Amino acid sequence: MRATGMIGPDERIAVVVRRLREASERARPIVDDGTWPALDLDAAYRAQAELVEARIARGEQQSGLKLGFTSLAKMEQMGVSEIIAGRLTDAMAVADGGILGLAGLIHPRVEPEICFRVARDVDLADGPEAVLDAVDAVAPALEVIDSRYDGFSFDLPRVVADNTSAAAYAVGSWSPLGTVAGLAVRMHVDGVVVAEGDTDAILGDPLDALRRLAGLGARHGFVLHGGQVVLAGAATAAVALRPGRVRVEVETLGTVAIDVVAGPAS
Ligand code: OOG
Ligand code: MG
Repeated sequence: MRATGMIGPDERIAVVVRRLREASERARPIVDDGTWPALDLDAAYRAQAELVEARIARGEQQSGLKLGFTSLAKMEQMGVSEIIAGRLTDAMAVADGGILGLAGLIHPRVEPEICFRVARDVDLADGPEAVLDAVDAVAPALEVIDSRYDGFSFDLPRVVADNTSAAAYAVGSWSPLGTVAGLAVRMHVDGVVVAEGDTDAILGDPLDALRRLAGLGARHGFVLHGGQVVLAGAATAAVALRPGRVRVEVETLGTVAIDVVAGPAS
């Protein structure tokens, strides 16, 4: 067998896409045995796009975009230092108050977020203010991440190719877009506080996360349509997800909750 270092970039992307897809379908993490093909960041975004396009070919629809590593807490927890972006699909969406089954997930974690709603199609190449202009509402949210790599152990290209660990998300009630900086954030499991922070942790102001989506998204071919959402990135470190009621509370915006069960969602 040829060493993966010897194959061309397109083949490396194909290997990465296939292995990530298998890991996700079998709910078994990828163990680093030294054969993982190295991708640069541009190639990693191409792998992510192919992975999500394959989901769309199977009937899913893009429901939005997500930002990652927009807070120091997340960067420090995962040992990375750059903002990344991923794609959300309707199959990842859990209704507020809905049930999420742990079956099919590898080692999920949950994190508190806020979410923006996009009122109309926006061309990310039009720049940061065009993205802001297209957003009309904000809501409390939670994201379930589930790295397809063993132990959540990755570098930036690996986590980007893995669609930024995206697995599931839930969004609470929408409020008209207003000030989103300086809001207290609290995440509870069965009534016990498991993470606490502030929306200032998201780049000083979550609107700046939204602004950052323009350049990043335009460079890597992301599209954003009216009715879709943008997760701004976690305000705190992520917490291992276990059965129970997870509730995220964001000052002035309200709450969002899901019931996590051991088996498949009913
Ligand atoms: C990558 C996803 C990061 C966030 O909100 O910062 C992310 C990971 O931590 O596995 O979603
Ligand atoms: Mg997140």
